[in-house]
Formats: sequence, C-alpha cells, structure tokens
Amino acid sequence: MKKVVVEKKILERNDKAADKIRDIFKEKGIFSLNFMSSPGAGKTTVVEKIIKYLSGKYRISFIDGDLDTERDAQRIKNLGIDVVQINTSGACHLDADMVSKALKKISLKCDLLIVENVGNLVCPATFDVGCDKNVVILSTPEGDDKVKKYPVMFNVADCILINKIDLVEFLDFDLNKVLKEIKDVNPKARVIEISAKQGDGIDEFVDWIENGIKRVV
Ligand SMILES: Nc1nc2c(ncn2[C@@H]2O[C@H](COP(=O)(O)OP(=O)(O)O)[C@@H](O)[C@H]2O)c(=O)[nH]1
Ligand SMILES: [Mg+2]
Repeated sequence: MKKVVVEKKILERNDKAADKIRDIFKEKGIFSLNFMSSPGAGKTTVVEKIIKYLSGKYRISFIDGDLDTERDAQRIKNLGIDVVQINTSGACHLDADMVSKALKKISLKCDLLIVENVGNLVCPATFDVGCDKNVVILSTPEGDDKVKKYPVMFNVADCILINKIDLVEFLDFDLNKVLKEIKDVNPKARVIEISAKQGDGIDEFVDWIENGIKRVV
C-alpha cells in the first residue's frame, strides 16, 4: 500500500514539472519530441537523419539522456547542433526535473527541441518530460512480439517508427502482425515504416515533424 502511494506522489510531482516545461515550450513557440525505444533500435540514427533534412530550415536543439558516456551527444554535436547531455547515473528514464535542468543550459532559440530518452521500453513511458509528442521506435531485429509485451510504451506514442525495415527480409518479423497489434493498442498513432540507415520513409516522418513545427509557430 505504501509503495503505491509513494509512486503516485512521485508521478504527480513529475507531471507538475512536465506542465511547467510545456508552458516554456508554448511561450517560446518550440515544437518538442521525446524519442523512446529499446537500446539500439535507432534513436540517434533517426535523429541524425532528420537533422540532415531539417537543419537548413529550422533551428534545432538536442537533449541526450543516457546512463553514461557522451557518445550520442557527440554524434549530434558533430552536425553543428546545440546539445546538452544528461547522464542519469543508473536511472532507467529521464524525468521532468532532469529535463528542466537541461533546459537552463541549452539554446531555447529553436523551432524544434529533440529529447533522446534512455533506451528502455518500460519506465520512460510513465515519466512525462513535457514534450509535445512522443516518438516510439520499434526495430525489426527486436522481434514482432514487442507491442503487446510493452503496451504502455506503445500506448503513449503519437508516432511509431518501425525501423530497420531494410533487415525485414532476413528476419522472422511478421510486419502485418505488428501493424495489427499497434491498431489494437493505440489506433490513433501515426505509424511509419523506415530505414534510418538507407533513408526509406524518412520523408514521411520529416513531413509529420514539419506539420508539428508549423502548428506550434
Ligand atoms: N540495418 C540498419 N541498421 C540500423 C538502422 N538504424 C540504425 N541502425 C544501426 O543500429 C545500431 C544502433 O543505432 P542507434 O541509433 O545508436 O540506436 P539507439 O541506441 O536507439 O540510439 C547502429 O549500429 C546503427 O547503425 C537501420 O535502419 N537499418
Ligand atoms: Mg542513442
């Protein structure tokens, strides 16, 4: 009983901090995305790809969440983007307080702010970090059973990217089953099949992001 009450309080406190972040984004006219997936599904590769499409047109800032190292942050810095690293020192998700602190160090003179969450299909789904939209990536080598095993994560998604579609022919990955299970868990999510490596589907995802930026400005 005590455990349930404490968890509720933590989440309520987090939701309030996330609301404050939302107010900041609204006031500054920033469209923000929270990328979530398992480790290795392709979050940083997708971000690298979309930056190449969008950085000529829009100002972009990037917050990277990882347990340790600045490896992903460095990949994005190499593209000339303003980056702030959050190392969670063992915590399996970002929370709104961590993102608030990062916002004090990053340029908010941007049109698009991207958060890469810690690689994990469980905890990041329940900690709102104040972004406009959640992007969840499922990559084909992870298997076609994941949507119903991690329904909370797929339920909070506004956009679901099925990545590494270039590998599907080598795998036992039933794409139709995954599409059907997404419809069961979250019929409203936009679903896009992509290969971050080869570029398939990236145009469609970039259009989805641009629509979001235009709605906020
Ligand atoms: N074949 C293939 N590999 C990919 C694709 N997207 C990412 N990868 C590879 O998957 C690995 C993990 O990608 P990364 O972006 O670091 O994943 P993250 O941990 O979710 O940020 C890297 O070796 C990428 O090159 C893809 O569309 N196809
Ligand atoms: Mg990464």
